[in-house]
Amino acid sequence: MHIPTSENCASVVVCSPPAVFLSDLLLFDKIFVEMHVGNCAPLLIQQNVDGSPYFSRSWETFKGGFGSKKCNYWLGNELLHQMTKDGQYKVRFDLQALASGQWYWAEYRTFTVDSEATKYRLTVSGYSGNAGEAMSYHNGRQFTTFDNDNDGHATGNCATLLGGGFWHNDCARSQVNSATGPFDGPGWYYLPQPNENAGKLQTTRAWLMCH
Ligand SMILES: [Ca+2]
Repeated sequence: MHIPTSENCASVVVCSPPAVFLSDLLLFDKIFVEMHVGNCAPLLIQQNVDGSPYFSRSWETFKGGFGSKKCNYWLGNELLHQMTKDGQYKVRFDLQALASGQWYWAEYRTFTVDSEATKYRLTVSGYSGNAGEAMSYHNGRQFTTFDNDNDGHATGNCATLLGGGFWHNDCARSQVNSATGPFDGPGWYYLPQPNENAGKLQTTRAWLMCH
């Protein structure tokens, strides 16, 4: 897959079409310029280009989405739910290591986000890639933000502890939204070692991909 630079984030790869795609987008009155009738292009759902506390946002903000595809970005939990509820998409993380600048990837064949009533519970499984398997730790978890703690940490709020909302457990192996914590920024626990400085990341992207 072509990995766009941050100046070229709208680059896409075309694959087979799912019928639900455009109708769900229109339902939410969102315009994605890379979507075309009859095609399915990978859809950017997350991007972290600077490791800042940009993802330290409220429940309502994560629900609706924020940022820009040319910078830090979150598609939005409600749209993630609407688009993934039928199980038509896989997810791919593209991860640039801070130490080497090398890109790694992790893909999950199953990726669904349940409704807000379940606190946007995540189902993720079926790993392939070379980044290491970090997301199973988050499988089955609900979303947590600094103002809505649904994580597996009995005494703390992982969104506060790590500086970013996510499907935190106790707390995270995938820290693509983090600004603080063990990586002092975004990180991925299982990058190849010892070369990659324990998994610190420079840039992260996640995509919804057609099966
Ligand atoms: Ca907690």
